[in-house]
This record gives sequence, structure tokens and C-alpha cells, in this order.
Amino acid sequence: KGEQSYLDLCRYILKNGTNKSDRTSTGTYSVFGQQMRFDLANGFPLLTTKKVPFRLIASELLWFIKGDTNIRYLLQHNNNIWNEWAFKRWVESSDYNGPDMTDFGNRSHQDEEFNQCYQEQMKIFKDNILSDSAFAEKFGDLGNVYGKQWRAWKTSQNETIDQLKNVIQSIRHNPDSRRHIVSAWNPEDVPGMALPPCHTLFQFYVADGKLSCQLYQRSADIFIGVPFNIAGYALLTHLIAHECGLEAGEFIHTLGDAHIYTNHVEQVKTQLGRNVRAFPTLKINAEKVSIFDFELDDFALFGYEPHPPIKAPIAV
Ligand code: UFP
Repeated sequence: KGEQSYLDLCRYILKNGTNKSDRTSTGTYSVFGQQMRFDLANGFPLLTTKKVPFRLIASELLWFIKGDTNIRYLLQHNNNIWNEWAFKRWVESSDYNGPDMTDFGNRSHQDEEFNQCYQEQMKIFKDNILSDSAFAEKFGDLGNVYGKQWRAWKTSQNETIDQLKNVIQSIRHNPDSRRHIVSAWNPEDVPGMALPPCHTLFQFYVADGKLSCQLYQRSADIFIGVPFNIAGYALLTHLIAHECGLEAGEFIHTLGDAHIYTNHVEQVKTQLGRNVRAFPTLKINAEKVSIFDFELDDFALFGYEPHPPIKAPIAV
């Protein structure tokens, strides 16, 4: 349970994972079908064996909750985690006529000269997104990613469904329901997405005055993505519990293809050599109720004393 279940999973994958090729041609060690459980009464599950940036997780979650799919909001909050996906679309478009950026993810880590050039292009791209709203509209949008599916799922009747609002209503008015589900996986939209949703579907459950959440994640980058995903869904569960007058129960994280990239193995081993510390506690501004009203400053973490961050290349 808790952080130990994350570290156990890392060990399990290093020992038993199949060396599998993948879309990014990096290579992974992979297993299929694993589960971790976090009791949110035991603190907020932000890993302590390496520093995980809560601010980025919280601003990404607020971006999803707003139903926004444009990286402009993220950049305005100094959050760069989705840049590569938008950048990829830009450099592959006919409007781009700068230096060749093919396979920029891998090349920027292997070739310092290329990296300089890539950083320059990325800077130009970000500046354009922030300063030019027409450019942002065209190249900052990631397509129908999480925010769109959560808040404005398009129906065959050309209407939209606000899954997040609906699920909060159903938790409040019909807590015993077994249908508290939000799906980000929209088969019709998948081909047009920069990155088809990794966290595919989540379900809430109410018992004994507590709200629990289970996420099904189809594809899980254990070292970089998963620590973010755990904290993101823990925060979402806290916010919805807060709005519904419930305590936060468990976050249950179910994984499909759970993989460690081959170029993360050393970093994972470093992390496994560290001692687990106590999780921090989360405080939410009690003056706000609706999850649609929260801003970054409404959350505070106390007692987060992690080991130092561990750097690793991200597979794009
Ligand atoms: N990934 C995560 N969590 C996320 C996210 C991405 O683990 O929240 F957005 C990783 C999983 C995988 C890659 O390594 O990103 C997505 O690639 P694919 O679509 O080929 O599964």
C-alpha cells in the first residue's frame, strides 16, 4: 500500500517485464494489468523517494477541469508538460519552415548541437503561443483531449455531455449508484488526438461517508507519468469529496501496459535505493465549494520533504 506499492511495482517490472518495442522506439520493460492502492487518509500521495512537482500536477488538473485543451493556459501558469505534443504538430505542419525537427525527443538528448537548435525553436513556439492568440488557437490546441471529453463530450445529436458535472450530481444525489463514471476514451476522436488518453476511464464509489476513485490507465510510463497521475487523481478525488461533503477514501490505480522505458532503468534503481518518508497533507481552501471555482492558490501541501528530483528523458 501507499508509496511502497509503487516501489514494489517498479521492482516487479524490472524483474519480470518483457523487453518490448514501442511507438517511440525507445524500448520498454513491460507488464500488463497491475494495481496500486492509496488510502488518502494516510496523507496526500505525492511520492517522497523523488521530488514530484505538485504545482504542475495541480495546474494540469485545473486545466482539465476547465475543459480547456489549449496549452496556452498551461504556459500562462508556467507549466510546460504538454509542450512537446503541441510542438510536434507545429513542426509537422506546412506552416513550419524552420530547421528539421524530426524525432526531436530522442535527438535532443543525444546531440547537444541539435538540442540547442530545438530549444530555440521551442522558445519561439512558446512565445508565439503566449503572444499571438490566432497562432495559439491554431497550434496550441491538442485536439479533443481530456478537458474536452470530461466537460463537452460530443454526441451524435450534436449536443455535448458534461461528464464531470454529471458525475458530481450523481455522487451527491445517488451516492450508492454503480454508474459514477467518466470516460476520456472516445473512439471516434482518438485518431485526431495528439496523444490518445492514457488515463482512460475513472469511477467513483461512496461508502461510510468516504469517496473513493479508481482509474483505469491503459498505458503507464512508470517513472515519469505515473507519479503525476497518482497525485492528479488523488487531488481530483479530494476536490470532489470536498464539494460533496465526503471524506476522501482510497485512490485505486489500475494499469494496463505498465512499462519502464529502457532509458529510465538507472533512474528507477536510484529511486529504489532511497527510504520512503511520510506523505504530506493537503489543505484545500474551505471557502470554496465547487470544483469549478478552484485556482492554484486554493491548495497547499504541508510536510512535503522528498528526496531530490531525478532527471530522465521523456519519450514523445
Ligand atoms: N503517459 C503516462 N501518463 C500520462 C500521459 C502519458 O504514463 O498521463 F499523458 C505515458 C504512457 C506512455 C506514453 O509511455 O505516455 C503514451 O504512449 P502511447 O500512446 O503509445 O501509449
